[in-house]
Amino acid sequence: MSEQEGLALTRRGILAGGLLLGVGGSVFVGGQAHAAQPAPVDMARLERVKVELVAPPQVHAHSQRAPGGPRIVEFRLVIEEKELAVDTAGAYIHAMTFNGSVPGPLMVVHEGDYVELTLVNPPSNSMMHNIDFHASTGALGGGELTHVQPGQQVQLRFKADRAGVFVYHCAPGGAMIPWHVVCGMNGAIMVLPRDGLKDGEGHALHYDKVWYIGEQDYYIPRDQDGKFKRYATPMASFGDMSQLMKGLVPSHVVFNGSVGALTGKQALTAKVGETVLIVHSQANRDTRPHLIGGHGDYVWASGKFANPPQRNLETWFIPGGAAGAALYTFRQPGLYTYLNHNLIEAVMLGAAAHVQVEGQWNDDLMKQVQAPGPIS
Ligand SMILES: [Cu+2]
Repeated sequence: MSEQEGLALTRRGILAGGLLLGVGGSVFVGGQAHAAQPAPVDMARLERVKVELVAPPQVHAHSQRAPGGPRIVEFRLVIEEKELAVDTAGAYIHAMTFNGSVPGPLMVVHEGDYVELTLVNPPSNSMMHNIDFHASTGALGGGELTHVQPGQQVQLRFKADRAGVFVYHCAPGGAMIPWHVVCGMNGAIMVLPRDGLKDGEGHALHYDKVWYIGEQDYYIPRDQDGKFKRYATPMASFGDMSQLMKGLVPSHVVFNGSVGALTGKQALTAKVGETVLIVHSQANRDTRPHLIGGHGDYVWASGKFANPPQRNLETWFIPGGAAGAALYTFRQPGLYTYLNHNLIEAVMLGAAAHVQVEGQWNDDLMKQVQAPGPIS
């Protein structure tokens, strides 16, 4: 497909999206005062804080309880279209990314804060993008107000008025929506309750570290010989990939961008006694996280902190288009695997991470009473 055909397709996709989602109609009505609306907040009086985002699985420094009143928290996301190796077997994708990583970085604010995002689409990119925040209210999650062409930037402010972990993703219109999402253009935001996480009975919960895992389904076409196809440009892959996408069978399901991104030498690390919050998002497809050798002590499977967490889960379900959060205190040293417990997706397609935990083994919790040997 030529670039021109690609652009035409992009335009058709956007128009189709317009029909599907009401784009171009009256989804956003600005400037009209309404009797039921509360008095406007004087933004100039709010404290501003600028946050430097970091690549997943790491999360930028933040306090678990709000340090004061509501603030305006400034973030900057730079859209980067780049080719990524998805595995070591020759699968590549022209990924579309927020800040260069799949998933994009986890943003953290507190309930009642204002998120002020600068979204940058550098001239080196080839496509129009935007951002839909599931944490926000109105204008297709901000998607209607954030379309940026290469060479443009846009600023969006929204009030984070409900606590939880929420997906954000690109949604430029029509078939471009699922295509940009399965090419990596998604991430998550965590809106913490102002007084921190609670166990459902009013007791405070605290974490020593937080990891952000973004699960990604990829649909990478193969040639007649079964080899993965590699394309000269992102748009050149669209036709083949969209055919594969319609079959709903991913070529890869991975954590944090590629097969093995969080295993082996890249394993996550913790110590016995440490409490970890694992934020897990999947912008497109259902998943069922499980920690082999451990549990979810407190789990918000659907990710919203106004609901009490479930206790002691073995596996939890996160529907496509949502993020979930699980709190766990490690009790034994050794290797753990954190995976999607559709084991085919985990072992054969890539949806697995390792956690190496240091510390003292507890015989009370587990002991090999007799080593393997002849049957007596
Ligand atoms: Cu996009």
